[in-house]
Parts: sequence; C-alpha cells; structure tokens
Amino acid sequence: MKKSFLSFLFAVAAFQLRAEDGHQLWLRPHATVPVTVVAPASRSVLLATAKQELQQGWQGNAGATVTLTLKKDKAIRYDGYRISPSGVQAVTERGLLYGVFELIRCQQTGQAAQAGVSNPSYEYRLLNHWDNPDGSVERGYAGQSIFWRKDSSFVTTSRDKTLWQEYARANASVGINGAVVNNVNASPRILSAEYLARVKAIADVLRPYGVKTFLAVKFSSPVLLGGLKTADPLDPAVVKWWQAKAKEIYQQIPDFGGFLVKASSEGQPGPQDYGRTHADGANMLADAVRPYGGLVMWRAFVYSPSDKDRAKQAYNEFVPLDGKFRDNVIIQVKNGPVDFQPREPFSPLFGAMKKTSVMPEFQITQEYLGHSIDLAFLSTMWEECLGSDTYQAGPGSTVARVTDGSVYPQKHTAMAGVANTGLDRNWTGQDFGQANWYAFGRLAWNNQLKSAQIADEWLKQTFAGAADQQATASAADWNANFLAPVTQMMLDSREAVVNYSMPLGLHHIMSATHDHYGPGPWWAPPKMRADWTPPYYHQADAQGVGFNRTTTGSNAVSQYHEPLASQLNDPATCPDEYLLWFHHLPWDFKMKSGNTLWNELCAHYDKGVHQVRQFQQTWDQTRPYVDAERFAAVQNKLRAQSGAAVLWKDACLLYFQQFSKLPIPASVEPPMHTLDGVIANDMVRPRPLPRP
Ligand code: GCV
Repeated sequence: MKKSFLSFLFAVAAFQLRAEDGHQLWLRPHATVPVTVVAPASRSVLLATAKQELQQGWQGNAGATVTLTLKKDKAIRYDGYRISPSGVQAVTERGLLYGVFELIRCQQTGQAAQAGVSNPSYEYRLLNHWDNPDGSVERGYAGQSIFWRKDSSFVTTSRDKTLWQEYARANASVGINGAVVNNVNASPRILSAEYLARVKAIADVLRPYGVKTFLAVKFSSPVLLGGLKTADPLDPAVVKWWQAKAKEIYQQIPDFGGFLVKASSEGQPGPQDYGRTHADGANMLADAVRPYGGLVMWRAFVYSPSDKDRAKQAYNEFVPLDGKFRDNVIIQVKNGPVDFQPREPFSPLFGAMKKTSVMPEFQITQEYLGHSIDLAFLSTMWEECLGSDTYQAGPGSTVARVTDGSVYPQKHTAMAGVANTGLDRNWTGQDFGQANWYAFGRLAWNNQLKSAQIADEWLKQTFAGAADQQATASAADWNANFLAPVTQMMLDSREAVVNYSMPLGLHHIMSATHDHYGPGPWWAPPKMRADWTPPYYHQADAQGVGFNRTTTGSNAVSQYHEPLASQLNDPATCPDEYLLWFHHLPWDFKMKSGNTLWNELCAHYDKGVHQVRQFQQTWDQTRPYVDAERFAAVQNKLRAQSGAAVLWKDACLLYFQQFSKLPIPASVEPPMHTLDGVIANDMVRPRPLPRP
C-alpha cells in the first residue's frame, strides 16, 4: 500500500505523449505497475470501474494486493470510504470508487494515503450545465455543448460516448456524483420523448462512474409541451401531468436524480404567475419525484422588485417560506446575494433558513471573471465563501457548516457548480480553467480543504512530467521552479481579477455588450431596468461612490446576523473588501491604510495590472518545465489578460475620475486609453482572440 513518493515525477517523463492538448485533464497517463485487486463478486458496473481504475492507475508497490470491501460502518456516511493498509472499505460501490481515486491521487502527488475515514461534506456534488438543446452553452466559453448538438441529431455516436465517459471519469476522480445536463433557462423540449431518449443515453454512460443524471425543467412545461391551459402547481391536471412525466423518466432512467428549477426569475415562468409561492411550486414537483427517491433543487436566484435593492430580494422572498418545503426539496443559493461577481459577501440566506435544506451554488464558468481568457483560480473565492461566519447559530456557523448538515438537521445536503466544460479539446478553453472544475469537486467532497493543497494536487497531476527536460530535472528543481511559483500565481489570481476589475466591494460594473467581459461602468441604455445597469450598483456621483446598504440606506445589512450586521454597517469596521458593497463613501474618505478612498481605488486597479504582468513573468520562466503546446496556450491567454487588465484600470479610473475630479496619483501607471475610446470600443464587439 505504500505509494511511490516523489520519484513519480520523473519516472514517467519518458512515458508521456509529447502532444499535450490538455484533453487528459488531471488524469494523464502514467507508468504503472501490476497490482492484484481483491473485490466482492458482483456484476456491478461501478465495482468494475473501481477495479479497472486501480489496475490502470496503480503506481504503488509492484505486485501489491489491494482489497475492496463493501461493509456496514457507522463512521462512513454517504459515499465515504475507509482507507486501511489492506485497501479500501466503503458502504456503497461509489465509495469504493472514490477510495480508489484517492489512493491513485496520493500516489501521483507524492502523498502518503491517510489511513482512516473520508466522508464527503455533501451528499450531492453536482455540476450544472447551462447547455441548450441547440448545442449552445449559456455563459460557456469552451465551445459547444458536450451533450447536445446544433443539428438536433439524436443519434448517439461512439464519439459522444467516449467524451461522456471521459467526462464522467473526470468527475468521479474528484467525487462529483451528479450532473444537470441542460440549462436552467430550460427548454420545454427537454422533456419530450426524443430528448429523453438522449438523456437516457447520457445517463447510461455516466452511471458506471457513479454520476447521476438530473434535468433542469421549465415550470410551464405542462402548457408548452403538454398542451394544458395552465401550469398552476395546485391544479390537479398539472399535478397529474408532472406525475406522469416523472414516471416516464424513471421508467427509462431508474436512478434519475431529479429536477433543478429556475422559476419566477429573469422572465422564467413560475408559481408566482398563478399567485402561488415558491413552496407550492417546489412541493408539487417534489411530490412527483418522491416515489422514485428524486430530488428537487429550487433556485433562490430571484429578484422581482420586492425591494429597491436587488441584493435583498431573494432573502425577502425565501425566508418567510422557511419550513414550508418538502424534505426532498433543496433551495439552491448562489454564493453571493447578487450574481457571481468577482467578490460578493456571502448570501444572507445561508444560515437564515433553519428548517429547510439549503445548498450553495458556485459558478465554475468565469462569466464575470474573464471567461476562458483570464487565469483565475476560483478555489480561493469558494474557500472564502465557505469559511465566512454567518453567526446564525452562534460563532463558527460558517457557510460550510450551515449547508453541510453540521449545524441544522438538513434531510439532504448538496453543492452545485455551474460547469465550464465544452467541446474545446482541453474541455475548458483556458488550461487553468480545468483547475476550477477540479477544485469544485474537491471542495464539494471536503469543504474544509485549503486552496493551496488543491492547487498543489492539480498542478502535480496536470503538469508533472510534461516536458522532455524533466527526464533529467530533479524533483527539487521542479518544485522550486515550477510548482512553487505557479501555485502562488494561482493563489493570487482571483484577487488580481478583483483588483483590476471590481476592487473594494465594487460589483456589476462589467460590459454588458461584450457578454460581461471587460469594463462597462457607464452602461445604462434608456429604458433598461435599473438593476441590470452598472450605475445602479456603483452609484458614483460628485460626493462619492458605492451602494449604501447600511441602516441609512437599503438596510441590506440587517439581513445579516449580529455581530456581522453592525460590523458591516460601520465603515470603520467593514472589511475593505466589502466597503463599497455596503457604503456610499466620499472620494476623500480616509481608508484604514491612511490613503483616501480615491487613491486606494487607483492603487488597487494598478496593483491588479502589475499582478497580471507578474503572472506573465512567472509563466515565462516555466517554459523548461511545460510542454510546448500548453506553455504557448497559457502564455497567449496571459498576454490577452494583461491587455484586459490595463483596459479595466484605464476605463474605470477615467470613468470614476469624472466624478471624483481628482488626479490619478503619480505612483499609478497613467492611462494609455481615453475614456471616449474605451466607451466607443465597448459598443463594438471586439474581434475574438486568436486561439493559440
Ligand atoms: C442561466 C446570470 C447570467 C444568466 C444566468 C442567470 C442564472 O444572470 O447572466 O446567463 O442564466 O445568472 O443564474 O439563472
């Protein structure tokens, strides 16, 4: 059972394929040695997968015997496992598979596999694909959908199957056990017989890797697909329609996971169209899937104008419904109260619904953090959210603990991530985007993991042995000149994006015309609803900048528990990171650093630009340690990101300067753009970046 330690890095160099297009993700082929696997006699496909993975990936002692045991064990919950000197023990076959992947991960990263139990933090660890039936992907930056085709062809090809299998395997390797395979802005067609046949085909390929298939459904499907006159959740015909549809699905996919619903949100139909509540809608669907053990994930991403402050609306709508949901409903809550911004405080819904299962939704695809161009390791952002103390059940009630069942008796626990996958050969567009998929899975398995460990694991599995020079390089050399600097770059990368785009609590000031890439603090076409425009969020004027959410403003602070509410309410105690989220402050406001707000803002934008330039230098120095293909790809992306960072800095400083009327400090690199120029360019769609 002992693993092969650091020699793994270099023993494999000769084995590597020289063409590294990133398709193998963190599961690149390795030199392996024989292992004997002793496992229960079973025809289970999952068990077969576990055995196969062990045999194909073993890098421990040659000729070792590893025993896989299925056994009741009170210490193991969900799909957890116990590692012992003789092998892996679990209660479920999925648990065995995850234990096997843990053994292999440890061997590959030079860690000793820890004897003992590892339980997942969440029962369900799910990817949400915003993939449309026509093959496009909403907020997708890595090509077309891996599940759906533009030509609406329903023939499942061997290429489809191979891709879905690789996808499922990657998920299983980090413990992801569910996939919602279509967009939350759901087409009713997804529930038609022809689409369900394809869903079945997908489910059949994902199953051997323990990945359950779920669907996002449109609330008005009974009308649009079923021809009913209403989708009122209390109408008996509607109830019957959903029951029949659930039966039809489960007949084809007996282990179907359930439904994800975006309702009464951004133009999507919902129970409120019929004067019903979210609970009425969710419960009706929950009853339809209950006989089969299905789940309903009901999204809290709603912002009907119940309050002038959009950040308050989800809380206003959902907290009064606490305790009114069936126990197979989970309320799916975005990490922040607005919409996946580079930095948001945690959503006040976390911890506030004490009698309802609540799950976090993170966005792996980088809608607001530079698409698949910018390098942004999002693990640090999710770690920040999960570690935030809600105080809802006393100190230490972190977002992690109020959602994973340790504080409240949630019937079900789950975490979702909006996927960043597409048909691009490397799956995620930017090679470092793979790290976000990896990190999501690892954090869903263990919500206490640290980003530094995740980055270290991912880099070792993704890049070790990926250059000819490594045949002669030493482990110490690789650690010092690749692993350490690149880990640091990853750990700094999200903060760099915050610095050059929306520092100090600024949010939602991106360009709308470029699909949320690049700056657009000025964007406010006439007649546009205000809470879709940046000026609504930054509120810049001659007096200052920021959204007043204190007790003298929208009072969003009151949705947080004490002592947090008071801390956030006072600019002297509000953390700088959230300052302009909660406060409208004068341009000469004295910051904790001693700087004025204006100078501090300028310094953050400038710092972001310099951080990206530092990343470029860091990456350039890794050339001897990285295969030529991925080296050039990342280098190109960083070059583009560097330009984008300068554009953000120049645009935002020049725009805000119109209000502050203050000079940009001499310590800050002077703008190379003009405000008119960047505004004009914002209205023109930029040419796509050349693909390296
Ligand atoms: C799927 C944001 C995105 C939308 C997305 C929505 C959601 O508004 O821009 O593309 O729609 O969030 O999460 O439902």
